[in-house]
Amino acid sequence: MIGADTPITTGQYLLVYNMLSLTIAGMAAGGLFFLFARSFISPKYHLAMYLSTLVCWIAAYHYYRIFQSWQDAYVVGTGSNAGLYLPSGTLFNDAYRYADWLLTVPLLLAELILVLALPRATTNNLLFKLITAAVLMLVLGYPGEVSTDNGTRWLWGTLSSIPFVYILYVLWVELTKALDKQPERVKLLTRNMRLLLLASWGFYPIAYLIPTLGVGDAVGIVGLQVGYSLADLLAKPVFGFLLYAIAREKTLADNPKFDEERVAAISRS
Ligand code: RET
Repeated sequence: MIGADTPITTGQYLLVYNMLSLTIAGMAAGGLFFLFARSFISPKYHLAMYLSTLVCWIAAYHYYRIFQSWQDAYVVGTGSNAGLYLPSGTLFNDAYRYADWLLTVPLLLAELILVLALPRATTNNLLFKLITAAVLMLVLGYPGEVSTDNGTRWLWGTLSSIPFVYILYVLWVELTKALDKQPERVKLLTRNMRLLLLASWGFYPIAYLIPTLGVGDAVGIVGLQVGYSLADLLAKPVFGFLLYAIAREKTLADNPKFDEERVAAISRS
């Protein structure tokens, strides 16, 4: 497992510590938001919101475990090692990330395709292709992730990038097609979503390569953890929020009286 095999400075230790802590909070809060926010959108989109909640809570759990593992993997240096955190000998288990992605990437893809509200046969077909490619991308990325050899990391990283590029290509094409049929406000949000998708997904391979860039072991470990955490925050709660905004606009475009009817229904009950 990469990580925790080299001393790091207190600043580096705390940067990762705080980033992981912030990510747990962001995921837990995002998960709760999507659960409650469903009352502001048409029932057609509720399933997408439940999937967002699942994605965020699965991630909150895994980040909690990564956070614990990070704490266990280091001890405070004393004497001539003051100001450093030293490897404790306990493994830093980064496999939690891959377990997390294996569950959350298919859910995220489903969430996105559901919000596009395409015909059922197209939805099923797309989901099958995208989820198969996503599993392939993660399975091929993992051997490189756990390797400390740059060549091995690049080799598996390159192989993993083939399904990665395929997924982004398919999503880009589908989102562009869907744009034509949307009302103006939804169009703008969908364009933003397309950009956020590229930016957040693009972050992962960059973070993956940081340890191979000759930045030194400590910076490599810290860059990887901070990079993946930022990417996950963008890809899960921030992306989910944009999907919510799209579902909300589509709800109002379908039924401009949605809010009044909702309030009336609440006061009747
Ligand atoms: C790996 C290995 C190196 C090459 C590539 C990768 C891509 C990972 C991605 C992960 C996306 C995760 C998401 C999680 C959200 O819940 C596996 C790091 C291309 C794109 C979106």
